[in-house]
Amino acid sequence: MSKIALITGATSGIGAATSHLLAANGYDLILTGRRNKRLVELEHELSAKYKAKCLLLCFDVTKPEKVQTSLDSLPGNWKAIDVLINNAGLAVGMDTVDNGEIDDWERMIDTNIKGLLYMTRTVVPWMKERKSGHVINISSLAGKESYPMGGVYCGTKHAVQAISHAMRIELLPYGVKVGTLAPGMVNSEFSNVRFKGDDERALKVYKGITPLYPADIAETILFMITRPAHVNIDDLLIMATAQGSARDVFRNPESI
Ligand code: NDP
Ligand code: 8X3
Repeated sequence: MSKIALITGATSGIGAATSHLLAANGYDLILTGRRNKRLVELEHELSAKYKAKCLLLCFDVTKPEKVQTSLDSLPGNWKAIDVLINNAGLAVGMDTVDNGEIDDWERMIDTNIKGLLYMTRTVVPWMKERKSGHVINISSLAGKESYPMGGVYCGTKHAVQAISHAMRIELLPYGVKVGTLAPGMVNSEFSNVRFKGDDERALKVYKGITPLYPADIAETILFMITRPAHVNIDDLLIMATAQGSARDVFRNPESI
């Protein structure tokens, strides 16, 4: 029997790459995001390439009632979710804490922390009932260290680390695994969103380095979820070779 994985934020970047890799590895997929057209295109691709079975749920993770009704609408056999990948997330804006925009803060806190909580609150009880399951929470290097102008984003990812650690302990008696994966710079739509559509500024983030790509993170997720039953990868930090910390990035001077 195929395993079922639910991926939030499957419409782009890490979520889309993970959808491809898990489909190629025989998983049935529940794909979620707000952009329905992208979900439909992704399903067509995965079905044509890998004959993958997909179920699409288009909703905003920041809306608790939408999360609940969308997940409740799953047919019974699709509720037996083996892997929940809480990946949907974003950074919006870069500014000092005393100068930041409240709307940016709300979006980051609502998506990265509350969205993850709403998803978890619905899916984990199903896992507990079956005494089986695996939750992967996508954190960030920003969940390990804070950097100026990113205080609120870093705060949300530190919260992901803290919440995940508590979940890991709470779920021990149920055999449900919890792991966090904390990437450094990944070339996705992340910076385009952070800089609110200023694509030139977004491009500069990756200038002169080979950053991580979404496929690198997908491979790592696949590794985490395919360990033997007695092994749990609790917390994994992954960075591009050219990055040593949030602020230490070695850029090739010739390509800057
Ligand atoms: P992308 O911008 O490429 O993808 C983000 C995904 O999140 C999209 O599929 C988007 O879907 C979804 N999303 C955002 N807001 C919502 C929402 N309110 N409801 C539902 N889905 C939402 O970025 P990445 O792939 O890079 O980001 C994925 C995760 O990885 C995030 O949690 C991010 O913080 C984390 N991360 C990224 C790093 C990077 O450098 N790129 C490094 C470390 C961590 P849609 O717009 O269709 O709703
Ligand atoms: C994204 C990585 O370093 O831009 O989570 O915060 S970073």
